[in-house]
Amino acid sequence: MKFNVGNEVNKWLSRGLDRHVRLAVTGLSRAGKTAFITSLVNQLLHTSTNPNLPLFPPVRDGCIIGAKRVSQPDMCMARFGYDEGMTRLMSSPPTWPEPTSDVSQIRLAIKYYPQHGALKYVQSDATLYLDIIDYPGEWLLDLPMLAQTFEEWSAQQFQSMSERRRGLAGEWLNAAAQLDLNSTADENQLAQISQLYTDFLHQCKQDAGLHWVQPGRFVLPGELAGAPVLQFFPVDPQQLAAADEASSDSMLALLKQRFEYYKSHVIKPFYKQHFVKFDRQIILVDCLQPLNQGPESFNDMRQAFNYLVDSFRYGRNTLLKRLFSPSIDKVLFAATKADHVTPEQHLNLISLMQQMVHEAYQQASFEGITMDCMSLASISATSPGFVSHKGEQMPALRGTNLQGDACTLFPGEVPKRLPDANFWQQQGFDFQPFRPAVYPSDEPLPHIRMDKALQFLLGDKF
Ligand SMILES: Nc1nc2c(ncn2[C@@H]2O[C@H](COP(=O)(O)OP(=O)(O)OP(=O)(O)O)[C@@H](O)[C@H]2O)c(=O)[nH]1
Ligand SMILES: [Mg+2]
Repeated sequence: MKFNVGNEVNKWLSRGLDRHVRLAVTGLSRAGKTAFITSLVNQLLHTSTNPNLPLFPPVRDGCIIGAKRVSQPDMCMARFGYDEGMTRLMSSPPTWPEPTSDVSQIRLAIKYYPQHGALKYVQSDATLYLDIIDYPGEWLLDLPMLAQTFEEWSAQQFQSMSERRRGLAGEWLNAAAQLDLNSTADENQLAQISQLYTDFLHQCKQDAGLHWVQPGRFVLPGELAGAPVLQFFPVDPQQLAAADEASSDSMLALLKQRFEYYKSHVIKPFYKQHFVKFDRQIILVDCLQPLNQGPESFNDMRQAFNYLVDSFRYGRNTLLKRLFSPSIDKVLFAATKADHVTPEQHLNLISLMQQMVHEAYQQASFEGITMDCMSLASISATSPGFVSHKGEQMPALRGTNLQGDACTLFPGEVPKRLPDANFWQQQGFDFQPFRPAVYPSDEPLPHIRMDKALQFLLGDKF
């Protein structure tokens, strides 16, 4: 039963019950955060005219009236480049939104007829404000540094130096080995060695497809490019042990000062500003690209991912909680870019992802946080179908490769479990990147399970 209590009262009531959700979209670099946010905004903007969200009941059942972009709360932050992203997707040939190089924000107002709580008895609409920020994935990996001393951070960096990394680090390691940590601080020498360290981090990412790269601002400095706070590097624990602690104007003292300054003036403010007050979190993982790049890249991605979820641990006495006390009640783990594999592989993709996140999952469940795991494609670039092979119908994908050629292919099987050494020897993966398809400008972007993700993240708020 609805009560007609008059327009003014309705308005007053509904305003009082307007709601806010702050959604943290988390993921390593290239996991698909910007594509996810772009699609989410696009899907919600289309709810009034042309919805394509059958698994999102508030839209399916007509409870959502419509959505629009409104002024964001933080006027010092850049606007999320939704229009720029859409322009790229709609251009000819279509291209993906650009990699993110700084923080930006978007606020959507979603008008709806309330289905829950007191408002459902009132003939009025209410508004749900949804705040999302986008930022470079690299910056997320800095959070664990907050709990480390310079010595601990250095030890960790050197312990995890694989053969491959050591091969890339030659110039930096040689230069750092010549450094006299007890000598009087020389800013120029530190700047030169820091540059070699930064080059090494870039090579880890670009040449070796590795994910775990710290500090994040070294590879994506934003407005800090060239600043002394980005001029330090880890020191070999043996060299550290031999160094004298006493002098406060030594090379070592300056390295430590910069490390601490980076923690307090770069990492902390980033988290404080953006991750304190989020309610819901989606953690996006691209399992496919690292499978393509081989065991080292895959294992490195897993390690980076573990550090990432470790720093988001949801318990009461965790780093994030102690420092920022976010109040999160739902977390969704999503394997992205599911349109790169044929539909019958989606279950394997989820199962692989479940294995990866298993520990974080257990921990969050223990804390009473509602969790789920799914696979999705924010912006589908392929269409599934079948091809005949030796008289049999085989699943296949149709899309356009990055060179612009139409192709039909079976990209391969996704392993159900974390691949072991045998598995890597027997099997190679070839998950091709695709160019975005040509999308009609008046229709929402095609997707896989964005509606299911929206239902998990927002469904109970309407
Ligand atoms: N086919 C397909 N490709 C996708 C999808 N989402 C992302 N991609 C691909 O993955 C790339 C990276 O996606 P982004 O959304 O830019 O990733 P990000 O997490 O924002 O990356 P950073 O900004 O570097 O942190 C895109 O350029 C696309 O090539 C998807 O749903 N389908
Ligand atoms: Mg991005």
